[in-house]
Amino acid sequence: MAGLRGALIVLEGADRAGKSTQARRLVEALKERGYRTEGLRFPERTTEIGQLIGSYLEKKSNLEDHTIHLLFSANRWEQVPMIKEKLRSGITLVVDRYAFSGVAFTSSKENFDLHWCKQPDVGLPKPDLVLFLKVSPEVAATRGGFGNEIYETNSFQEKVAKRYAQLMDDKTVNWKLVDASQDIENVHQQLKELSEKAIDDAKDQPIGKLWE
Ligand code: NYM
Ligand code: MG
Repeated sequence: MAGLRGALIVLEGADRAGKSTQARRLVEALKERGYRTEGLRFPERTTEIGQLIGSYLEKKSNLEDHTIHLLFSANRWEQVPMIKEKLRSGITLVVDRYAFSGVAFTSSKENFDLHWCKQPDVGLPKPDLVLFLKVSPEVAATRGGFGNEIYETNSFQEKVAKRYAQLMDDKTVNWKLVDASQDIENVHQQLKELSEKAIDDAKDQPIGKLWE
């Protein structure tokens, strides 16, 4: 309907939780149900900032830890005008990772606290729904090994999982925890139901600001 906005739906979780697969399927399913829907991902590696990030993740360049954190955030901010425009035109966005990844990963490094890590992303468009895909380390291990990117080690991912748990204590964010150890189809059905509800709840609400 004209004048109604789309919802901002984010998928989060540790590596190998199935986020990218589920995000793709969710976009297709929502489209089939008649919702105008598009997918986004962060980092968005195609922009100039995104290329710096890609090269860091692939260990082709080293960047100072605060610097790479700020670049991840800048990579989100550079998409904000487009995100707002799409939401306002009624398009629902399904986003594979967002600011929560930024905070969970950097704050898992030595000498970074959650508070500092959140600041650059304060004020971003607030997700109407954050779907957290939770997998046990055992199930994740059956899904094939990590790639060769930085952060892709068991010890680092364990720290990341603890940081996500801390972020999920924040009740100002609409977190929904989904057991992603179930088969793909079950997970998909749950994500679809939660998303349709979020779209319905968000459509006549203003776009919020994250962590403000
Ligand atoms: N990552 C992702 C961060 O460290 N900070 C961020 O802000 C974002 C969005 O990048 N290991 C990390 C998490 C992942 C890596 O993501 C690349 P993907 O979804 O594997 O391409
Ligand atoms: Mg990855």
